[in-house]
Amino acid sequence: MRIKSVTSTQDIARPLPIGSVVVAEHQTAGRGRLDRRWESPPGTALLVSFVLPPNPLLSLAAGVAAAEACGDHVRLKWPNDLLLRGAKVGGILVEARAAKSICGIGINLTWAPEGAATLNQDRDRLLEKLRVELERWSSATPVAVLARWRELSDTLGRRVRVEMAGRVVVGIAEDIGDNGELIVDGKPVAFGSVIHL
Ligand code: BT5
Repeated sequence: MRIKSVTSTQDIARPLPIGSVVVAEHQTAGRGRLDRRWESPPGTALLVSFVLPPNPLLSLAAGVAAAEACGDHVRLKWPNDLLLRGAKVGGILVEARAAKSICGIGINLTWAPEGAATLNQDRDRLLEKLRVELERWSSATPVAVLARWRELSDTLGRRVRVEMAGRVVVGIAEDIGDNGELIVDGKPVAFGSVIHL
């Protein structure tokens, strides 16, 4: 489904059946995680939501799929930012429901906020690659997803600061665990915002 202007592609996708794909030219209320905003002027980005079967590792699988679709040395920052030369070029928002997951992906193409990056690629071709990669990685085994995520990661091995509700952890991002949690100095971190130090 292609729509010119929506509040958020997530809102349109939510009631649709598994397999649906919603693409918009513009979002008046594009969202990030934790109720943050996702900004992009009309026609400057790939803004898409996929309705997929429930999958506990979907957020990492979608990151892997998006990095593979983008190519151009796009790397992953935990939990699922897409980075181009260290700057954010895209983001992923997964909403898990009992019977399905709504996976929203935004990738900057011709505009980015200050400090962020753009990927100079054709939107429809990128969407097609993303569709193929997401199909592949959302049905891959957890072991395969985690292994590829590790290879594409820009976070592992770095000193990081993780900000969670009311708590800050600083340490070396050593690995990701079986459920996708970040292991910082031996301790698992399940949610939070990461700053690469
Ligand atoms: C994300 O959240 O990175 C997930 C973004 C998902 C957007 C897609 S677009 C299609 C679908 N429909 C939606 O409504 N959302 C999804 P988070 O990690 O919370 O990052 C949000 C933060 O990124 C904001 O607080 C800003 O600092 C920054 N930001 C906002 N717009 C950006 C942009 N275009 N490029 C880079 N950074 C941006």
